[in-house]
Amino acid sequence: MKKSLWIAFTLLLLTLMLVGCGRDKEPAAEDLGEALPADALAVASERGLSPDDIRAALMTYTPSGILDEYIMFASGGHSGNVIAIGMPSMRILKNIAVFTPESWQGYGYGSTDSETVLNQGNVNGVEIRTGDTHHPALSETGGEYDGDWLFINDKASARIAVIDLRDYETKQIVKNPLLINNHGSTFVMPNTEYVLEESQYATPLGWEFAPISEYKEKYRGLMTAWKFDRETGRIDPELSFGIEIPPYWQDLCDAGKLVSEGWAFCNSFNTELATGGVEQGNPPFEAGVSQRDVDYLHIFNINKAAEVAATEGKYEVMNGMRVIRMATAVEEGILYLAPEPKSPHGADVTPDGKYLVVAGKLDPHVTIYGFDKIQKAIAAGNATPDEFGVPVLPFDEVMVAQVELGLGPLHTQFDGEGNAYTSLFLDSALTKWSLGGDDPAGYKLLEKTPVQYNVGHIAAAEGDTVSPDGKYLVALNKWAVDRFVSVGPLLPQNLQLLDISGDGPMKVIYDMPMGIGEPHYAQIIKADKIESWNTYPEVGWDPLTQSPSEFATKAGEESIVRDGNNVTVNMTAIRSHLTPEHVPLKQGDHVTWHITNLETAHDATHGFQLGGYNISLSIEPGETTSFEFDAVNSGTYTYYCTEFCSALHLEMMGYMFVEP
Ligand code: CUK
Ligand code: CUA
Repeated sequence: MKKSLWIAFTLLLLTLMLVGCGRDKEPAAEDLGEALPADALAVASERGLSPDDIRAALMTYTPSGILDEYIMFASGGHSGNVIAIGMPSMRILKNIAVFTPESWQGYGYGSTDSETVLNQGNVNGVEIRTGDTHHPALSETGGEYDGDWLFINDKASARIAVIDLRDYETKQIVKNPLLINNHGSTFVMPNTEYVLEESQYATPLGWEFAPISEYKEKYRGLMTAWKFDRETGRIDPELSFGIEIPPYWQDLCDAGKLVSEGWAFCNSFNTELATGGVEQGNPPFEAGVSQRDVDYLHIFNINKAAEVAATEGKYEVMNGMRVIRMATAVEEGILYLAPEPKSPHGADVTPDGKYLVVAGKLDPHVTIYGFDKIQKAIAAGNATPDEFGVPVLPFDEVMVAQVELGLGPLHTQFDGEGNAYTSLFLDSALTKWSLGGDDPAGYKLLEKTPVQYNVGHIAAAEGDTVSPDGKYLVALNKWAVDRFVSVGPLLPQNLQLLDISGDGPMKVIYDMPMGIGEPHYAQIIKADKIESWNTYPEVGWDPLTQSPSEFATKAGEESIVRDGNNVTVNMTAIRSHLTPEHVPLKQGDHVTWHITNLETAHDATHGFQLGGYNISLSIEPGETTSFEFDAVNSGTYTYYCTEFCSALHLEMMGYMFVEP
């Protein structure tokens, strides 16, 4: 483009974009045109920005003090955490510690609250301090995100965590007593009655030892429905149950909604029952697992299962969990299968709940199933049992359409305009295609946009609700390669924000390197739906119980109480001192130490580290936090506040004397 033309176009674009900017006091378009700094175009030209770049910048640049419209909760993959990201600015707002210790938040470095939560996730006495988070799920009411709770799974050790969005902290970890890995989780029912968790790689239930030669007889999968209690804000294992399923490798699930509410759908692979063992001359897993042309979509009637799990005599209790055995599940009409093309990945229910989309992974198509057709096929009774006796519904009776999209289709999202979006891992591209209802001819590939590179999940604004917003789509790319300045051989993942508003082509408008684990999935919620606290409701608050703490200390009531070898420290923190300033101990003492942050001001957090004893705390305004330790080593130690909270922050310290 000629330079003069280019400048004219850019100026026009800038003016148009600024007209559309939603600020409280909007200057008239002409004023903005005139108000543009004279050097704006020079800057654009100097930096080599194209008109598209300028448009993208204007859509995403968020001036200081202006708040983001959406919050994206992205899994942190093998960082074992969740990242809250503002959209469209793509600014990281918070790293929420979940399965792994995190020093800044004082999570897993001594504080009783965090140790209590982390220890709930221990496996038979083994301390687990790592995790692999995949699928965050926001709590829903009536199929809409309600902004109250967030759930996330740990694939590595089959655990589920509950995060309270009032303070963005992890409140509970539940360990599945029958699984040692999961993947199809977390997914919630439209009113969050259950949080679903499904196994991935089959093992004997309870991961008892059994030789791989007994795979078909002893190895199994499990769908788990964890009962969530909104009153307590906790999963109640007593009211939760499992459904035994064949030892296929179940993959990814979605809960039904509206017409399909009460049902759940999961794709699977390895219906070949490959057991690996290349060292014994068997085909390697990656070949053994993808021999057949079809695998099985798993269809669960969760509501029916809940009834059966509440009926004495219809379930067994295994490792403390009620389990509906496979034969009962079949008998009671809880479990059905349907063929799905070659090693699929992802099952996604459309916003109206009428259809679900399964992506091929090794097949260039997505397959669309009709919930209505599934119900008719069940009623027609033409199913044939698989080798475990589970009815397989005829493909022709349940399939509505297939759309050829490209290589390696993985995950699908929706907008509110009747379109679907599917990621293509091998093509490194996103597709947009139309939903056609019951008319197979209505399903059409509309466009394809390259992303960089190897996209896994995609997340659309309010994408898993009954009313997605469209507008933005995020591609969670696995590879970054040349997108960023080199930071050594371990590269960040690349999150790309796309503008999908209007009828124009989808456009990448922002690249966000995510240098914290591999985000698999993310959910995006309107920011104003979350009513998070600025400070804890009362001074002396226990965040674990979300109620006043019995260990709260008031100003002037600080103390050190000795009872034999047990010493209790009741401390307060306020700008700019920790009281008491001297803590005298004797070697061998058992110390219980409570600190109350007396502050009521927004953002007046005090941190606390105790050198030599691996203690790190974050004490938010109003919070009371505790830790315990044995004073095994004598010496003179220092503790201090780790947040630069005032001009006299460096003075916010104290001595701990441990007399030999
Ligand atoms: S998975 Cu990672 S890209 Cu765990 Cu949902 Cu598909
Ligand atoms: Cu409190 Cu620094």
